[in-house]
Amino acid sequence: AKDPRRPLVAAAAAAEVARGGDVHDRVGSLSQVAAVLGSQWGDEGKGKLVDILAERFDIVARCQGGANAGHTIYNSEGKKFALHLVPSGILNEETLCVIGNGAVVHLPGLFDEIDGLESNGVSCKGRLLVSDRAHLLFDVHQAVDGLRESELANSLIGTTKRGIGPCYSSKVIRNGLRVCDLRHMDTFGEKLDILLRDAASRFQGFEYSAKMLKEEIERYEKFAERLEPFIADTVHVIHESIAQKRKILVEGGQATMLDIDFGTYPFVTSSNPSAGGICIGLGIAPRLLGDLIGVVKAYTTRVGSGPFPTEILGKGGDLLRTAGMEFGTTTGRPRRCGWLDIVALKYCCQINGFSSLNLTKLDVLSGLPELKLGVSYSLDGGKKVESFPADLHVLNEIQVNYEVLPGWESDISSIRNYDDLPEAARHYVERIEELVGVPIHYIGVGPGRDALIFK
Ligand code: 2SA
Ligand code: GDP
Ligand code: MG
Repeated sequence: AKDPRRPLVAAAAAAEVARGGDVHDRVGSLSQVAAVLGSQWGDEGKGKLVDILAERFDIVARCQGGANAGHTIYNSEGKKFALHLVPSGILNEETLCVIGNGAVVHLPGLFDEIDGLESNGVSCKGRLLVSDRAHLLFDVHQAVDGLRESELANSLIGTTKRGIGPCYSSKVIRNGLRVCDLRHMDTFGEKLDILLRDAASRFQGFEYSAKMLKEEIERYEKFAERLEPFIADTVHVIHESIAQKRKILVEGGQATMLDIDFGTYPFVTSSNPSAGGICIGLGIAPRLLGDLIGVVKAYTTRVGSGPFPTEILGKGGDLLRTAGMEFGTTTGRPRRCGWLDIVALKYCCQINGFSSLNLTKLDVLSGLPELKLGVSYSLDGGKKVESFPADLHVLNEIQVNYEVLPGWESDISSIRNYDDLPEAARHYVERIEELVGVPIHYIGVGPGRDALIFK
């Protein structure tokens, strides 16, 4: 049922009225626990959708990743926000934001982000909770991230250097420190010492001294005090909220093709951005999951190294990069650009069981004479590849078979009704739906909050 306290953004409200009611209410009718997940290699525009949907949810929660994520949002006044670890629900005053146990938290970075939001009029106090089970990401993890990358030399992953991999390594190897450890400063130093010594014994480039440890402990004593009001047993908070019929929206960082298990390993991040990560990273049982919305860019981008079958090299890629302003939200790195990869998208739809898709940045394709969809892969000699290959050797050899569709000339960024889109644009949308077998319920036609078509 609709919640009258929470008016939708103008565009969504108008679309609801135009559609004549509840059946087509793409927002109000979402399940009690829903999620927005990336279905390519990240930067599909998840943050924007979460910000819009947050109006109808009580809680927005992050379940994995850390400040490697970069979610760009424009509020109703057109002011730009770049969020990293803080969930994109924070711009909605009534939304409680949760950083779950599956996320990794760099406290200096988190406080900078909070300060930045507060100085722009967005209050975080009392509206942001950090799981006591989440792992702490230290400066040492960031240093090790850089050192590991330099060791890889020619085969580097192209990480964001935010320390993500090393922090998850500490978690798995079990010498990591968690948020709840901040409540025991008497033993915190000993644990940190083990972590720092480990890094120093492995990497010559990492210098370590007793002075360093002392300074780090002093720093963390202050951080512990500042973080205290934000710390919570978020598993308990989430389950209490579920019992009280509150609605929870999970915001994915990165995307399935960067998933440590399902992505193009080793060119992946170190967490599970796919649907399974929700259960692990928040303590929500699988049967409680409802609507899972996959966000898919109308073309493909990837930042960092690794296979990218539909990549467009040269001028064509440059054109998309400029038109789509494809530069990393966290690092500013230029994103590699290419055609929409239906094989990879189908694979993501299978893994996540998406109930619907949000096709974003359709506006960026305006003016291109023709558009290509990578519909299948084959090997030399024409042998069809049936599913997305695990093996990078195979991925490097495959040929992509394209379907060519007509483009459209006109600027579509001010269109708000699906039927007003040029025929070629509708054809493009509907062909994608047909090929992947999942309905597209939302279409992005610009970066702004209202630049969304409800289909
Ligand atoms: P990491 O830092 O260990 O997670 O890097 C491993 C790989 O995961 C990729 N990755 C990303 N890809 C796209 N967007 C991400 N967030 C930022 C953004 C990226 C940026 O929103 O633009 O600013 O550069 C993100 N985070 C991780 C990364 O490129 C590696 O390929
Ligand atoms: P996320 O990591 O998935 O949240 O995506 P990012 O914020 O890193 O990158 C998406 C970029 O595209 C941001 O700059 C958004 O403002 C922008 N964006 C999102 N949706 C649209 C859209 O439909 N059209 C256009 N032109 N830009 C969009
Ligand atoms: Mg991003």
